Amino acid sequence: MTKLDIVVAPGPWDPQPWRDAFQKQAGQRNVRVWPHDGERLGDAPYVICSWKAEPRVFEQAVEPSAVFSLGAGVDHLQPLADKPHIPVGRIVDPDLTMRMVEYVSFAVLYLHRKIRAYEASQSQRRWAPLVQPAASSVSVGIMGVGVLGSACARALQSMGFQVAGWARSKRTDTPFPVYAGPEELPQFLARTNILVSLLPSTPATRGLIDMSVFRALAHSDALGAPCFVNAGRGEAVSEQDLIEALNAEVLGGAVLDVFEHEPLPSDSPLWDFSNVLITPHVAADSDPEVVVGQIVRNVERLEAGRGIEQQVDLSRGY
Ligand code: NDP
Ligand code: OXD
Repeated sequence: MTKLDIVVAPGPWDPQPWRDAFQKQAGQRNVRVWPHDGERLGDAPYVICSWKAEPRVFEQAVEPSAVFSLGAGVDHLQPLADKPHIPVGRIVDPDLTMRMVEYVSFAVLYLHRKIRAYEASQSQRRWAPLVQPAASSVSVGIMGVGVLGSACARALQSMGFQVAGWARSKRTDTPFPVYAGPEELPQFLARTNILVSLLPSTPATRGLIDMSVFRALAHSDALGAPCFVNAGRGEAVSEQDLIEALNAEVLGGAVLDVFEHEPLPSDSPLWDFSNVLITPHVAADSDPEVVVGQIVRNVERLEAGRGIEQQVDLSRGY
């Protein structure tokens, strides 16, 4: 059985933990970190494991046997949609899912429990209790209820929040209602006090969350103006509209992990809002040990002439 070479192209990430994890888990396979170990990939059959790698890595004479995203998102691999014969895999893993559940639960509770206001009071040494509504009086709407969104929805539901999801296709296998497609978006928004986006970046989602979406959200007696959490992709949001919605108090607060341009430019007005919490795209980091294990299992499948698991259909964009 021919062993495949493994080419790791971690783009802007520190290559060392990836080199270490692949060398530890790849058995007898040849592991090369691109471009550090040389630009040329050679003629031996290989797979590419990529995170936002420069497109040059895909422009070699011999095509890879498969390409794996080092994360859950595959928007950075979209140019491969032109080569549907190359299988593309992504990461679906309980470790990554639980990290996202932690982040989204934290963000919703941060907004719901008005922590920003208490931080401000503390900085002035002020004892200033606010009305603290029950979770059951707040409705959380999650755009994108795939692997990550569904897990977050279940966690929030277990805390007592009213939860609903919105997806591309109708779902009947969830313990929370799922609205589907553009037709059901207004109904979904009209019942949502805290909007969470876990949407991928695709041609259909780009700029989807705009002022019309923010204006359609529900005010609640419990929370006041609606709030927004984005841990999916920045491209799904019109950042200009988000800034206007915060300025106009259409939104009462936001927790943001992803942005149109990353790193978020230092002159972005988003840094200045006292009711916005910004994190630098860390909601659900890929742990090299975990991710590499999943990729090596898929490489073994390829070598055995089987299809890969967690294969994505780039023609639908996610
Ligand atoms: P999935 O592919 O499992 O789920 C995607 C969800 O989005 C599905 O419910 C899908 O609908 C829905 N969706 C896609 N396109 C549309 C559309 N046009 N209209 C309505 N709904 C749509 O992805 P994951 O849950 O694993 O991950 C989601 C995203 O989270 C990733 O693509 C990535 O961008 C982001 N992410 C961010 C991280 C971070 O650290 N901030 C870490 C990891 C991921 P349907 O169910 O009908 O297919
Ligand atoms: C991912 C991410 O897609 O970290 O995994 O954004």
